[in-house]
Amino acid sequence: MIRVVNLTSSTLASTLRSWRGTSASRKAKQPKETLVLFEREACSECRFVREALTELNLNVMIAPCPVGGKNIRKLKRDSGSDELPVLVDPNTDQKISGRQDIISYLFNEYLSAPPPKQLNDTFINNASSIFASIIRLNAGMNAVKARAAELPLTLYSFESSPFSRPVRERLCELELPYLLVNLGKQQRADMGPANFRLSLKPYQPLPNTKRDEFFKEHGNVQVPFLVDPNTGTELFESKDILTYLDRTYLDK
Ligand SMILES: N[C@@H](CCC(=O)N[C@@H](CS)C(=O)NCC(=O)O)C(=O)O
Repeated sequence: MIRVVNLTSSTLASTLRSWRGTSASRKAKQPKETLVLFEREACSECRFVREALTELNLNVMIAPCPVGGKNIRKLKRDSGSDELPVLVDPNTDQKISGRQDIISYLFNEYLSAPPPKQLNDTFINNASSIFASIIRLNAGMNAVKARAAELPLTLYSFESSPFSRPVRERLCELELPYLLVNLGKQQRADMGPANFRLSLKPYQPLPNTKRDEFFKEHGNVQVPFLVDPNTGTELFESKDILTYLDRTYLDK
């Protein structure tokens, strides 16, 4: 997709979803062991779960299940169903299918609160998520021929980030497992792009947060940021990340 069209449609997709998956709770409890989500970036049901994960400030290991890929075949073999999303929580030994059950579980377990009504199963919510996938021309839907990665990658992102979405879509199409580190916004100073914050003061994330940790390491907070332990690569800039992923993993 041409870059300007790509970013415009990604921004529209987030707008259609009223920018759910932007802010991150400061109160949610963090699990000891990483959650695992079997999902597909273009799946309108899975989007709700990813929005909830950003809003709860939870990281998750993504097991991408594009159509025609091996993960979805394995899921069907193992559990008899290829319904997505499926969440595995090793902290409580739970395996949960279906977006509404997963969202209720996550809010209950990690915030002791009901989910916001914008994540409920309503006609408007469902339609906006379906349109968000349509506007992305179903990017992140189908598997492409790819080389496997030995170790999972790490992507710093948040659900509504227009620059991060194309990267997540490509990771899904390439069927590359990755740790999704959600860096949702937690205060007014976090708003705006990394190089044009909406506040005039020098940027300072809230202390003792994931953003603060990232800031101390990199001197700013910007997503997407990709870490690939297989090649020792660390990259900012969505365009460079997309080029890197294709060059390293696409099997032409
Ligand atoms: N040119 C960068 C732009 C990245 C960017 O501005 N990302 C936004 C999120 S969409 C960001 O990091 N904002 C700062 C923040 O969230 O603190 C790219 O293409 O990756």
